Amino acid sequence: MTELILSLDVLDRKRAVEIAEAASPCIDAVKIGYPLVLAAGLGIARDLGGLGLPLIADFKVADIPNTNRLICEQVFAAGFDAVIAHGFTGTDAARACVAAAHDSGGACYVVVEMSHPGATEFFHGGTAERLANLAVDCRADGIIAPATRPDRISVLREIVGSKAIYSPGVGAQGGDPEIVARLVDGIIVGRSIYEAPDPAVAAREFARIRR
Ligand code: 3DU
Repeated sequence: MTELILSLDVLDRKRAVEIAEAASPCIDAVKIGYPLVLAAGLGIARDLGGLGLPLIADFKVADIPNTNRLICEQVFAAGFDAVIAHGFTGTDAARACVAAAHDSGGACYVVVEMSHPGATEFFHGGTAERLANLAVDCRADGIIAPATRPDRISVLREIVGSKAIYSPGVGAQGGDPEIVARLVDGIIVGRSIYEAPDPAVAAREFARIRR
């Protein structure tokens, strides 16, 4: 079954925990990025640890290999189970993230194409395909590909084979969950759940769709 990953981009620690708890029966993982970590601190990983769900650090790590390693070590020491890294920094830099993740028993996913309109400026024209190949070469656990462009997901699937594809851009960005859920291993949903009048109901609806 396609996983449902809650993207928890709220800024208030208490609200974040409430939403995650409410959605928890219907979701498979929680993705936390800079907005929540900068607002609430890295300790938010411990605050959410009681949910018993995998926590994904969406820090889109994009530095030199040594700095990437240092960043990822902090991520896993804080209690996260997976990290998201950029691939455009090169094979050695991405490999440093994968190695740090695997050394901690965690996972690393590589962004190969983003979901917003401007992403086409640099990711199209062969770059995303090269990044997908890089993710395979680095033994990344999966890739991040755009729910807003299902045709591109299919192209990237050809390259990564059975490797996991997680896909943001569903709902608020226009991606159709019914279409995308058939193509990927997990859909990533933020605003359509955490801004809903009742996040638990919204999460249940997405969970029903992905089946
Ligand atoms: O649009 P939403 O509110 O459902 O949130 C999507 C999340 O996924 C958000 O955290 C964003 O930073 C992240 N993301 C993308 O939207 C697109 C990407 O290519 C990569 C990550």
